[in-house]
Amino acid sequence: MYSFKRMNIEHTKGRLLVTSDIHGHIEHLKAVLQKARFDGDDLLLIVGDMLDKGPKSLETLRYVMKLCAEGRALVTMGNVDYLRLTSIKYTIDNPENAQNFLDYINYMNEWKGTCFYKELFNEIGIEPSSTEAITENIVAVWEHFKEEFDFIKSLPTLAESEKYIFVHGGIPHDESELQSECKDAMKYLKSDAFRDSALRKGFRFDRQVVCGHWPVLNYGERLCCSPLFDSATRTISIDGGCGLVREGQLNLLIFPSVDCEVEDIEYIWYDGFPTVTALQEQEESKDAFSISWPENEVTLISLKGDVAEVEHNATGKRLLITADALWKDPSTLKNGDVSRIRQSTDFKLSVNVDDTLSVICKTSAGLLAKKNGVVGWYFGKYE
Ligand SMILES: [Mn+2]
Repeated sequence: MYSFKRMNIEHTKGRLLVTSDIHGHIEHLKAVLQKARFDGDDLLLIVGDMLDKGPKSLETLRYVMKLCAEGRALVTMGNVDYLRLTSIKYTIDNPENAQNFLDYINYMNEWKGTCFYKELFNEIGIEPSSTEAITENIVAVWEHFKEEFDFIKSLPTLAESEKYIFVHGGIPHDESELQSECKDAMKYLKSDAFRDSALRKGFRFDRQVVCGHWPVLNYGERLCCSPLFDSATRTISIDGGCGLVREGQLNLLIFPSVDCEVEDIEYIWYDGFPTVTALQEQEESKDAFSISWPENEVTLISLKGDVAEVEHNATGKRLLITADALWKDPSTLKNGDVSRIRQSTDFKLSVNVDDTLSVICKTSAGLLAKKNGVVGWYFGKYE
């Protein structure tokens, strides 16, 4: 059982920089820190989920451990971090779990091309491609990476200051109950759609709650990856979907000082997408209709090369999507077939001449692009 652990943020000198859900994207982390001119006076706070889904979990972990050892960073536990710690330990104690362990590696490998555990086995020269390879080497992996696992084990559930609480998933109850909380703390780490559930329950926290875990673009009519400052619940959701959604970005909040006012918090991001300059103006569409996880099943109406018209099964609304947003291989689908799709929107971005747009997908119909974190279509000329 995962026990609850709190940590106070002691930092009086420089800025507090806050990010979350790096998920093995070391390049994104380094790029956003460089953009922020991260220096010796700043403190970096990572609100969980350093590992998996991205290409370089081990390198990310070691980089973060080094910053922590230098006193330049703090990390709170994420649900993925915790599960990577516990499922290897569980498999050592219960060798019959080797098949599940292998299934997980294969699933991640198929989905994302790599896996944290695969990186660990590979570093000691083993390919984790059979249950025998796993059972024979799992203890060696555990011992070889003792320092890394001890580090993950040491992470607190939440970090707090006078005005803020930083927690990966969310707070499942009123803030006043925090003092007595000591039961299974997993619900602080995996609190899906925390902002919406806090709204439903009518929570309005005394301190601002800064959390990751749930990609911000799953909230709302528009697909937007920017941090979501919600004044009704007093929550700030910062997971830009880095490593998880196609449009994803790594967000970084910049607090001029640890206990600054919410209004003084700025943010930047890094997404690594190529950019273009718009040559024509485009007016934004009045309404936006977006499809996001988990209600993302559609029926194919027609496929036209690299775009498709689909009907959203839950609402009956039709929209244009990029063909590569279909989970199933478009070439195997007939009109009338059903597939899940990635996050998609019919929103037309508001664009001025000379605007810089991040290019998510170039299609024959137009650009699926991102401007200031907002995802939408641009049908004008660009260079
Ligand atoms: Mn998470």
